[in-house]
Parts: sequence; structure tokens; C-alpha cells
Amino acid sequence: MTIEHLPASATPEQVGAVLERDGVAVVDRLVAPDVMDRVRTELRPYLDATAAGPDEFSGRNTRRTGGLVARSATCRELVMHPLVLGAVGNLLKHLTRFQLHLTQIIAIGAGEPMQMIHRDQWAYDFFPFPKGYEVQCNTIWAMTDFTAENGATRVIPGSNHFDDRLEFGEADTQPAEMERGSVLFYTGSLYHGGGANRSAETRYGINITYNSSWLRQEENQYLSVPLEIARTLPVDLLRLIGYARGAYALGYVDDLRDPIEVVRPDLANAGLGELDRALERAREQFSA
Ligand SMILES: O=C(O)CCC(=O)C(=O)O
Ligand SMILES: [Fe+2]
Repeated sequence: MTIEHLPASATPEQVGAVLERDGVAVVDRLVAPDVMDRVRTELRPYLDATAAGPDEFSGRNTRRTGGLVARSATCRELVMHPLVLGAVGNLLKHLTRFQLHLTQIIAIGAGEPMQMIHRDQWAYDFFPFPKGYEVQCNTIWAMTDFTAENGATRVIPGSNHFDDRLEFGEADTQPAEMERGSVLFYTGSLYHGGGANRSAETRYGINITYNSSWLRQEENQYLSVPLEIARTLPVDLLRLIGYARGAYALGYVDDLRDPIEVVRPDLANAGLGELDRALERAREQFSA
């Protein structure tokens, strides 16, 4: 089984269908290369200041720079990209709501060995989710070209249907090669890992992931995005980073108040639904 590549004109339904079947899909050149240059310019001081990982899983020669919603206006556009929100919404359509899980530039340095092959949903203390019940959908945008040599993410297409807690080696996997500006989608159930970087250059990917609003976020968005910045963000994005109730009541504030009121008192009693409307707009855009 090979990694299916779709064109930038693909619909959320098409991406969602491939994800349901294979657990992985690449959309080629979804944004122009200069978008990736903008990200690099906005984040340069943070990228330069980030230390390498503390353990083998994080990568001792890999730097992970987060807080991208607070730090990069261009990353906010990637987080809210209509095809991404549409595809994630499609894969996770059995959920009342999904949220932003983490934002991270993953810079795999030259010489880094392959990361352990894993499922990202193991983050939830290895809870054995029923097969086919997806709780997470991930993206990695190629900031540099992704090649087999420089550490393109290694994936096992179709492994979303496998049993849990399996172990794999590099030979079981394929590199998700793609050009700069392309985006790799994969489900929380897909076996994958960062590739070994056997080149002389650093491989940069922008990992932006989404999960069920009834699970905890890996990156604490309430603390990563300072309130004074949160107050300047569009409501759709605020909802997505967590200022919304997950399902019926999860995350309310004191007297059953909508958490968005704390950031935007002017929206008191606005009710649920902005993210849903954002998804609706994304769908309309694609059916037009
Ligand atoms: O950087 C990559 O290609 C993948 C990294 C990854 O899977 C992870 O850190 O969970
Ligand atoms: Fe992962």
C-alpha cells in the first residue's frame, strides 16, 4: 500500500475518505512556498532559542518549538486552513466538537536516528480506543522539502486498522516525501515516527494536531496563548484553541458560563456554534 497524494483542489470529503481508509494522506503544495518563508521569519528568534529534546522520543538532536498560535500569525492561518478544518471535521464527524491539540515546529537535526514508531493516541495514557473510533487528526506541513534522506515522517499506510501496542522497524514504514508547502495528514491511530535524518541539513515540519474536545490538549493553549493575545484573535480560532465547551458542559466557567466570556466579555450569551459555523463556511467554500 502506498501513500495517497491528493491535489490542492481536493475536497475535505476526499481527504477524509482517504484518512478513514489508509490513516494517512498527503495534499501536495497546499500553500505557496513563501508561506513557509513567512513562518520561518516570524519564528526565527524562537527557533534559534529552542533547546534539543530531553529524551530519545523527543529526539536529542531535534528541536521542538511550540506556542505557534501566540507566536506566528501565519501559523494561525495554517491552523485554520479551510481544507484542514474540513478534513479533520470529516474524519471526526462522530464528535460534537474538536479542538487544537498542539502546535510544534519539529526540526530534526542532521544525524538524528529514526524516532520510535508509535501512535499519537498513545498520549492518552494508552487508552485502547475502539478500532475505527478516531479521536485525533494530525497535520505536518513541510517547511522544507521532506525526503527519505532528510527525515521525512515514516508511516505505515493502513496501520490505523492494526492492533494496538505493536512494534515496527524502519523497513515496515514508508517515507512521506513531499514538497515544501505540502501537508501530511494522519490519524491518531496511524503507526508512524520521525524519520532518521541522514542528510547534512535540518528537516523542518510544522506539526499542528486536533483532538476530541473531551480529551485533554497536549499543548496547554490557555497558558501558551497569553490572554492579551487571545483577546486579539478571531472568535473561530478562540473556540478552536479551547474557549468553548467540549460536548455539552465540559469546560464551563463558574455559573455555567461559556469560557469565551472570560476572554471576550462582549460575547456573553453568544452561545455555542462559531466553530460549527466556521466548518459550515469551509464546506460551502468547497461546494461552491
Ligand atoms: O517529525 C515527524 O516527522 C514526526 C514526529 C512525531 O511523530 C512525534 O513527535 O510524535
Ligand atoms: Fe507522532
